[in-house]
Amino acid sequence: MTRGMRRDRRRFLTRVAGLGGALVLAGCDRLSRADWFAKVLSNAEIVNRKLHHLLASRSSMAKEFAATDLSPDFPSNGTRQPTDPEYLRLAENHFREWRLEMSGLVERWESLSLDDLRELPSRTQITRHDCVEGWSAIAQWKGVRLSALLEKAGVRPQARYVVFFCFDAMEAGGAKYYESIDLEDAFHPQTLLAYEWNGQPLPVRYGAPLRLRLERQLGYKMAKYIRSIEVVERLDEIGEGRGGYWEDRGYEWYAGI
Ligand SMILES: Nc1nc2c(c(=O)[nH]1)N[C@H]1C(S)=C(S)[C@@H](COP(=O)(O)O)O[C@H]1N2
Ligand SMILES: [Mo]
Repeated sequence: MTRGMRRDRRRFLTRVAGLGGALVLAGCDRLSRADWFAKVLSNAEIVNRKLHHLLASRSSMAKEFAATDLSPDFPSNGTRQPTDPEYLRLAENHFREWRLEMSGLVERWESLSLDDLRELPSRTQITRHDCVEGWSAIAQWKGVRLSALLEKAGVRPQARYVVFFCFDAMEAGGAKYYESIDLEDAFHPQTLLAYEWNGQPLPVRYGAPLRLRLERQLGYKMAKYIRSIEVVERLDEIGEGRGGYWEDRGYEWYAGI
């Protein structure tokens, strides 16, 4: 190898290796080729490990518990009893006339009854709910996998978020509760639209007839009293534009725990 070739090769490697590689190359004249190679590898490995950690922590499973871990008293937070007249009418008839409306960037808009939802692939999980206000509690949730619903409707290529619109407002006449998640969380195996709590039909205080379970984020992300779902490309024209009722009032959109 001539000096010129070495220089060219070094320039090439510097360009492809990026900053991490360039730092290694700066000191490589004093290293044997084997040492140099080992060093490049270990640096690449560090980058890979960090990347892997980032990706893995988004797709990893939330801890699941045993039946003996169930909390004797599971708190209800935020709205405990919606006052919306349509909600009250539907509740009176045990939600037989309630339909989950699914629209937006999907191939087929859907309108599904609770029985329709019960026929789709479900999951049962015992998980811990963590509220931003400082309490945690363990319960068993059963529901349709959000991924199954999205697969049924067919997600269009521009889609980026799933938005959940709720029946309740935090103050009379005020803005209705809503929430949003990205597609990565929407397709996570533990992301459910739950219709059962601890083996019984979802009680009103926990969000009947359907509420989101998003186990790796804080409680406020888990919309209760779902009326409709919209698949969208952007969030800025919904509500105040920050992706959720509490986000519009200063909470973080990605509430990972
Ligand atoms: N529609 C709606 N969803 C909601 C809320 C609410 O007030 N309305 N409160 C949120 C908050 S802050 C928490 S901690 C959980 C509480 O769920 P739980 O009542 O089942 O404990 O629901 C979340 N989802
Ligand atoms: Mo909460």
